Amino acid sequence: QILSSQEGAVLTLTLNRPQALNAFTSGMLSELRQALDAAAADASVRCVLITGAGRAFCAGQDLSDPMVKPAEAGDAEQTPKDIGLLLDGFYIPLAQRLRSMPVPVVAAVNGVAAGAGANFALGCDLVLAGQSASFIQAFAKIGLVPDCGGTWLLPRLVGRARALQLALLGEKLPAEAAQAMGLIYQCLPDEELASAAQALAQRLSQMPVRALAETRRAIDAAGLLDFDQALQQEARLQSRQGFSADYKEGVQAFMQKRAPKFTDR
Ligand code: LHQ
Repeated sequence: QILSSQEGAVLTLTLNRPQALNAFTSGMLSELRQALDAAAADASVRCVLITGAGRAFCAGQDLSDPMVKPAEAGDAEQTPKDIGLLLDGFYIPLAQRLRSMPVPVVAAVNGVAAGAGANFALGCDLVLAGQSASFIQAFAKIGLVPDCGGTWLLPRLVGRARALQLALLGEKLPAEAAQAMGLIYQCLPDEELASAAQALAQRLSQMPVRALAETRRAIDAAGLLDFDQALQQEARLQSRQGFSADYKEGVQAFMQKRAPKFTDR
């Protein structure tokens, strides 16, 4: 249910259940996490690109999965406990894995991204989307709350007012509007999406990826720090990066007026 292919140092993972708009099953969620674990451990991977097969990116949780069957009168009090198990066992580790990847992660949103599918895409570092793609915080429509990090991500991406607009109304937000709102990096003509995403991922893979991953971590962590603490965090990280092979190479390449060849990961 997850296709994997590598071009140079860019690993592409394709969500591949097109008949169900790539809706997440537990099997697919664990395959996806395993693929990200493997990418994180593989020194030949310097950027991950995630996209969907067919006309959708991902329709979120597969609502026909028995694990998410709504409780009925007479069910034991703790049902539907399976939703909790699904979050604890699958969605939370996946969102954490994505957020802590040692390399940059690009999403190429090729069609609708709904519910957990939208928030999984928005959890990637740079989000590109085709003009016909859209983002739907579908949770409210079925009596749920945003998950897969949505409550944390949305207000940080677009501010509280827009986060509430998206999460409470659950309306379909076209990719162009998502870009205008600052929810995603870039909306592109559909026919350019795949090649633009590949080019962006290739470009990132040639950058000092450890510094990029540390940058993501520092920006995320700084949300909880005051200004002085953020300065201290920067100084700590900068001192460490100052000892890196990539810093040495970057400065040497600049002085020698040549292209750098970064290797840290
Ligand atoms: C689907 C789905 C789907 C199964 C389309 N499941 N089959 C929730 C619960 C528990 C724990 C953890 O977390 C979560 C988080 C969540 O993600 S909640 C949100 C779940 N997702 C949704 O509520 C979205 C439901 N889907 C839709 O609203 C529409 O399908 C969208 C807007 C995504 C696309 O609309 P259309 O382009 O009009 O396509 P369609 O509705 O005709 O769907 C095509 C097929 O895909 C269809 O099957 P069929 O056999 O009739 O061709 C759908 O049933 C199936 N499908 N989403 N989530």
